[in-house]
This record gives sequence, C-alpha cells and structure tokens, in this order.
Amino acid sequence: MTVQELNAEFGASDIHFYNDSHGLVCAELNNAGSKAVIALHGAHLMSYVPKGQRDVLWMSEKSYFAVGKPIRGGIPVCWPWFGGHPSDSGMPSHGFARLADWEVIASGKHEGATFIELALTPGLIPEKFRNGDFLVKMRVGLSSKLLAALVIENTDVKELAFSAALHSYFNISEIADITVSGLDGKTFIDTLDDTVHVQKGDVNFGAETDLVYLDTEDACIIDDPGFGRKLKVAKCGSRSTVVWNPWKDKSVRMPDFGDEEYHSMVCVETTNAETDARILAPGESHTLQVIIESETQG
Ligand code: TA6
Repeated sequence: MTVQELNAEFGASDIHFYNDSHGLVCAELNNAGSKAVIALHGAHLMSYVPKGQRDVLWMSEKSYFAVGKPIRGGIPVCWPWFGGHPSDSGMPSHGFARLADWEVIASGKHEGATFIELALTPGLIPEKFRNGDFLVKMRVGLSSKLLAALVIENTDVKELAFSAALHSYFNISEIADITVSGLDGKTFIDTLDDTVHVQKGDVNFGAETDLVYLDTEDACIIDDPGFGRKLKVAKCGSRSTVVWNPWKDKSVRMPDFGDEEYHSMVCVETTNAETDARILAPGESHTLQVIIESETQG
C-alpha cells in the first residue's frame, strides 16, 4: 500500500503515515503529548519521545535502512530465533522478522491509547526462510507509556518452535554512569565466555557486556542520572532478559555502529531466549510484550 492508501485506511488525527528521510514507510503515533514512530520494515519501533523528554530509544548514526538489512537501534523484532540460527550458520542473526516489510492490519484507540497493528505472514518473507505457516502480529500502543506486543500464532498443523526478543536499544547519557536494577539474585549466562553466575545487586558497566538472565519476570529500571530519568522496562510473556553493551572493540567491528556510540546506549531486551524458548502446538499463540515508561527526576 502507498502512504496515501495507508493514511486513507488506517490514518487518523493521532496516526500519520509517511516516507521518512531514509525512504522507509513509517507511522507516527501521537498521544498525551508523546510521540512514537514505527517503520513497516521489520515492524520496527524507531523512536519513542515522551512529552517534554528526549528520545527513550537509541538509534545508531550509522544504521542501515535498507531492504533485507536490520536497523541498528530502536526495538528490533528478533523472531523465529534469537541470536545465531540453531543449526544453520548461513541464516541471518536474530531471525528474518526484522528484515521483512510487515503489513498494517489495524489502527485506532483502545482505553485511551493510540494503537497500530502490523502482521507478518509467510508470503511476506523470502522463500528460503519459509518453513510452515504462522501469523505474527506486532501491536504498538502509545499513551504516556509505550507498549509493544509481539503475538505469535501457530496456524500450521505441526508444532512451531521459536526463540524471540524485543531487542530494545535505550538512549542514555553515559554507559559508565547508569545502572540496571531488577535482576538481583538472578542466574545469568555470560555469553562472552559461556560461564554461569548469579547477579549481585544492580548491573553496572565497565567493559563489553552480553548477559542472558534466566527466570526473570520483574521490571528492569535503567537509572540514568546524567539524563535525570529512570526508564522502566516491564514485560509479560517473558522469563528471560538480555543486557548488552558492545563496548569499544565490538563497536569498531560493527560497520553499522559508531566506534564511540557504545557510550550512549544500553540494550535491555525482553526475550524468550535459552531455556525460555517456546513451542506452540497447532492453533496455540504466545504474546511477548514490553511496556516502557520514563520517569524524570527532580
Ligand atoms: O543483544 C544480544 C546480542 O545477541 C549480542 O550478542 C549482539 O550480537 C547483539 O545481539 C546484536 O546482534 P545483531 O545481529 O543485531 O548485530
């Protein structure tokens, strides 16, 4: 559908479709003085700006915005696998959902929030990725908070096994000055050396950090004194959380990530990863949901 057709069918006073500066078809949602932008490419949340604040989501200055390429920042949708493909290293990292153009299927208001719903079906992905029937929906709701719900439905006659993530990149003042709470006492896998540990207190950052926390359900709080705000990352349908910062050396190795950009971002990811991967029987569905809000200090 063209931007004109999208606005005719799904536009409203608080929902506007447009072509952004990178040529992506995007929807801008406005509600309670807050703004969010979602691209149809990857059903990718690009921006969430609460009233009177700076963007809560981080975006690399060097991100790709191209067909078949993942966007570096915002909230990438990782599905039907998180990380490397379980058995085929030739497949893209974090699945194919974030590489495809999704379709808009609904929009409107619900309990005061402005919402839009996008869908991914096998016909929207390249043949090489197809392995059975599915219906995946991304429902974004904006009020004074941002809600993103990935709804995975097994519409096939066989089991659907997957891992997934809402791989949220958060915009922070300085990685060395922030902490992440809500994971105290949780077992985690340090993926840099595959060792297992138990979190003591808050997470802080002084080097490359790539940690998969297990049996988590509490909200995480990113305390950012530099920006004078706390970002609350709550969730449903997830019992694992990933915390990531690439630090300097890995940043330099990533062509779509500025060498010094690790200072200004942290990922707190809402996942179904590792032992929290899921299997859906025919007809079953699962919702992986993140609710993000920002509380300014002072
Ligand atoms: O955030 C966890 C992680 O799996 C990291 O290991 C790192 O690879 C990151 O995702 C980014 O992955 P991407 O494929 O988007 O470069």
